[in-house]
Amino acid sequence: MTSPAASSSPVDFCGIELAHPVINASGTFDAIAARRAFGDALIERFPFAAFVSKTVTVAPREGNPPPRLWELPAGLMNSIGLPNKGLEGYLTHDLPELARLPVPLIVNVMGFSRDEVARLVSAFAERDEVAALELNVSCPNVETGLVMGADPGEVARLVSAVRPLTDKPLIVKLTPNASDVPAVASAAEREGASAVSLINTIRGMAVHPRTGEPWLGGTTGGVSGPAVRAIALAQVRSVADAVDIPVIGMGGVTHGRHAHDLIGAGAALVAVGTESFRDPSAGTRIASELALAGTGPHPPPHHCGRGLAELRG
Ligand code: RRO
Repeated sequence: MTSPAASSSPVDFCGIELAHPVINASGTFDAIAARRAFGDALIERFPFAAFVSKTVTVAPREGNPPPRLWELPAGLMNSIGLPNKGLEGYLTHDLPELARLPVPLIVNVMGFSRDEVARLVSAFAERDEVAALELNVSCPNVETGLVMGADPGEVARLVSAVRPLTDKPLIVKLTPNASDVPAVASAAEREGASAVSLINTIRGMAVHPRTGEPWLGGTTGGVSGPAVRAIALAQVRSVADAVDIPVIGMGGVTHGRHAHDLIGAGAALVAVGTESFRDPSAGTRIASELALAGTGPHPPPHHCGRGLAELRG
């Protein structure tokens, strides 16, 4: 039987053909652990049209001390703190496994300086297994103390430094914790970003009910899930109005209708995050519901930023 998801139209995203417009949000679906827990069936019927990996940093990281999660009435707050094997560990252990997935691989990277981001982008530029890169700009630049993604100038300098290092599509993952998100998106576009994705989580805090101390080991955390859906929708719309490159919309999507709304607000693709913790095959369901919601014919592909040839010329 053909599922509705299988019958939804393929989408061209910056030259990458996707079976449908639903992907995962970075850090919310561990494909390697999912294979271990649920077996090859989940991988064969992969819930997303592309897989976005958890953030990779140059050096290995343990992540934040526990507790790392706090449940909210309509969502989740996390303070995971970027645990990962580091660039070398990722290339040796994770990339060969992720390359076996039946969908294109998008690697999310984060650096604590422009040089670190450049190192990561150069390393993945060489790898045919990687279809595209996503730059997570939600962290402070140790050289300036500024959160890279909160400042259009910082983002412009970052994208202009790394754009010449790869022909692969470069997606800039925007933080909602900025005063002018469309200005940050426009700065990324001007310097050659191929696409932007938003929203990352919104900073929040929870207090331990007995001690009165911050609950999370990292003191503050990022809020996600249905609680942020209306904020995501507004930010996606304002960014889509400000740029011509494709926008990947995410934030509180639990049903195809929410994906449909984000596409209506200007998103070319939609990412599912927190809902996958509740239901690992949520991506398949949401893609099916979206197909039934009838998005109509997909608009022509967006122009994915300036090509390298144009930048070099
Ligand atoms: O690892 C995290 O704590 C984390 C990251 Br890098 C991110 O981009 N967003 C988030 O909510 N948590």
